[in-house]
Amino acid sequence: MNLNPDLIASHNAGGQSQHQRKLASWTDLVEQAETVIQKLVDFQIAIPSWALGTGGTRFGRFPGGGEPRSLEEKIADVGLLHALNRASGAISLHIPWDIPTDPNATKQLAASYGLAFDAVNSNTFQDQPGAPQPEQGGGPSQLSYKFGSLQHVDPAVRRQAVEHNIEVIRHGVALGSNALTVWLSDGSSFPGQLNFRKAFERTLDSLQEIYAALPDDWKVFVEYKAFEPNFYSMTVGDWGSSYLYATKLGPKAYTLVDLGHHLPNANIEQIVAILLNEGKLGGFHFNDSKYGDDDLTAGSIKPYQLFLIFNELIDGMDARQMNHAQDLGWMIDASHNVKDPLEDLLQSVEAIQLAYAQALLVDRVALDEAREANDVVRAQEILQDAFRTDVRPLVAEARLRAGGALNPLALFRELNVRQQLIGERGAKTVATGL
Ligand code: RM4
Ligand code: MN
Ligand code: MN
Repeated sequence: MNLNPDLIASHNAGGQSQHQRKLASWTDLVEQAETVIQKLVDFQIAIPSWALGTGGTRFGRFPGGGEPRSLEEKIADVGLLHALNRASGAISLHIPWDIPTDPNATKQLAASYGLAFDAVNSNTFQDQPGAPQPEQGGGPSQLSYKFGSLQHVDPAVRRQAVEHNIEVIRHGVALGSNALTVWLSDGSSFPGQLNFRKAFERTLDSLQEIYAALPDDWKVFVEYKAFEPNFYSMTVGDWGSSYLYATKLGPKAYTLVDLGHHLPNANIEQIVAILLNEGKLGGFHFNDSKYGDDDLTAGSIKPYQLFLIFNELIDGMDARQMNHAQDLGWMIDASHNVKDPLEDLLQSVEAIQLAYAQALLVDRVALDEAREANDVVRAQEILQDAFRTDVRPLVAEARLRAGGALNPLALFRELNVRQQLIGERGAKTVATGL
């Protein structure tokens, strides 16, 4: 579904005077406000192709209707989000859930919505019925990932998993992507099941083969996760092991931080600071969680944590003279069990923008002085002063200037987008993905 720009314009006209009133409090701070607005305009967050439909839990799935039935419809959904917020200018694909059959056409379609392709994701956590086997030149796959993929005891399974990743790189190249994200479910569920050393070495060998297939200007992101689907050990279980793999692989390999992939109460902002300082932070999967890999809306449970992460990101990126918008992969990885996926994604993008904007307001000179003077109270005040600032008018202003809607979520509802999608696609469609 294409959004008529006139509808955005009339929505914006309706909210203009109220918006100007809210923005007025920033007029004394024009310089600071302008810097934040411009950075927000530049900052784009990639939408995961696997999260445009209703997710589910082990117990049930309650579809909402109008889900995208094809890659083209997924791109259209992300195009719609981007038209509304002008901050979702990229899509991250998961292969084989989304195999582009005609990459040029797919690329053109995405470009028509102003979308680029962010990191491509491989999938060796499920067996693919009918996936061709490299040695046999086609036919149903006999090789299973039940006991792992890149770590598997059987070299033929490892080969299949390596080939799959190389295939994903090929798809990514055809679409103009420049990064591969590898998330492995490999691990063990019971003590004794696995030789940890061998699992590590085999995984490293396999990753080295994948790394060798990366084009010059590509990166590989090694994503870690503490538990699930394996519950005793995960072969890439924490940032330390991801960092080890990334370091041993070479300069094109980086660690990817998914906010839901830590043990409870982990200090993610500290992890981020250290990885950035080592030049090994590659990117993010944003989501939020209360307990585990809950894949909830970014900022819905721990907004202060999200702010603290951005505070470290800005500090570390500025210290390394990195470009905030370009030099790390910014992606959402969420699942929507009770919300409309598109509404949920609009909320996530806004929460990320708010945290970023608040962190841009931190008085870094004063913070540094407070730290050097061991003034704990002042340091806390400085951070919380920024966190408690209402930056919603700045985020809205950035959207306006970029051609988006003042209030994307309100417009989405005013236009009955979901009803229209159900009309176009039907009430019982199922999107591939989570
Ligand atoms: C995993 C992980 C990966 C994602 C899959 C679908 O838990 O977060 O990034 O690709 O789920
Ligand atoms: Mn993830
Ligand atoms: Mn996850």
